Amino acid sequence: MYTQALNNLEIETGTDDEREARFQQRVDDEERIEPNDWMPEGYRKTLVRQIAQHAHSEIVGMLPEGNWITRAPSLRRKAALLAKVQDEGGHGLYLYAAAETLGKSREEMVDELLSGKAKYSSIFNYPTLTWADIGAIGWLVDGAAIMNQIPLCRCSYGPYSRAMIRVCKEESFHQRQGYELMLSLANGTPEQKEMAQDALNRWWWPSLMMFGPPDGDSVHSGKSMAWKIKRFSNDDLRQKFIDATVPQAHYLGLEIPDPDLKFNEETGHWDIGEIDWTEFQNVVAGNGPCNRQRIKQRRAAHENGAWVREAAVAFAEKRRARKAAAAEAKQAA
Ligand code: FAQ
Repeated sequence: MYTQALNNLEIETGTDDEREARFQQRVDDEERIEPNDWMPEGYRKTLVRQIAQHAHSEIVGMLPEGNWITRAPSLRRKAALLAKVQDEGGHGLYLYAAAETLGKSREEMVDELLSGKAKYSSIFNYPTLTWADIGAIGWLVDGAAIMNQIPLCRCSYGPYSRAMIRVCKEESFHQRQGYELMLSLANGTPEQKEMAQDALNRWWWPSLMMFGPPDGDSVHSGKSMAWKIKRFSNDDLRQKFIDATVPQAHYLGLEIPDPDLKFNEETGHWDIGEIDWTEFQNVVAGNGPCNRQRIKQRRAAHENGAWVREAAVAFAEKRRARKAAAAEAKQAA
């Protein structure tokens, strides 16, 4: 504690270059950076961008699955899906709170999402056409999210890294419920197995795109890795996901929709065919199958929730006024 305070004190002095060198030393020494610590402006901006995008992804990510809550085939499935979607909402809230510690208000972040200025994960712009899509999302989308987010538990920024610990525990439950759902379908009737295969066909490539552009095109990776925000490159995480997921598909008796998929004896990894990066860029640019629908739904939810926000503010103000009046009366007595 005392050393930490001394470090902070030291970091406040000297030229910007000196402060930056000391900051980098702290990062290299695996110290966590906390909200009141000095940090380079680029570090702050990178974190706000990534954490806000991450928060938006969790909130928009509630929509494709929320679409199936009323149509879940059993009470058990409905309860699990309801809990999962609720968890995603909670993740969004922890993440907005983590970004707020860097000086950006939640209102500003939400406005940027609703105006279309902010990004969120490409994956949530694909439709959920059948019940099997719920299994595929849990298995693949949450699986990819875990692969990406476990290293974020060691992110150099304290509030983000701590939020990720709880998020990852919940994502792990989500992934298991998705895989178990796929297992039931894959071992069910021929129609159910076909439905599971169709969902895998549609979600496989978009899940690989979740990890972001190839390393050569990733503009932020270099800095983010030096600052230990990211611990692995986009391609490295994508490969880890592929290596973990291909055997899971085989266990389900399903086929990965990639004729070029091949185990490479030399590297010990699964090689895949070409990812359609034009599709990725189109989706990120706002032209995926559901981009417009997602933002429209979020705007409507925000507008419909205005009375709740107004009521909460009115209640807080009334309580503050009542407390102030009571304190004044006590003083006068
Ligand atoms: N979609 O230089 P890089 C979840 C953008 S949560 C859209 O490589 P970076 C839970 C990127 O922002 C899923 N845009 O960027 C769940 C940048 O644009 P900018 C979300 C993308 O930041 C499950 C540009 O491309 N997870 O699934 C995407 O170093 C089920 C250049 O890229 C996170 O957000 C994309 N896929 O690496 C919920 C995790 N990829 O900002 C419901 C935290 C890249 O310059 C149901 N985020 N871009 O305009 C990260 O780890 C990173 O931000 C990456 C991208 C890896 C996503």
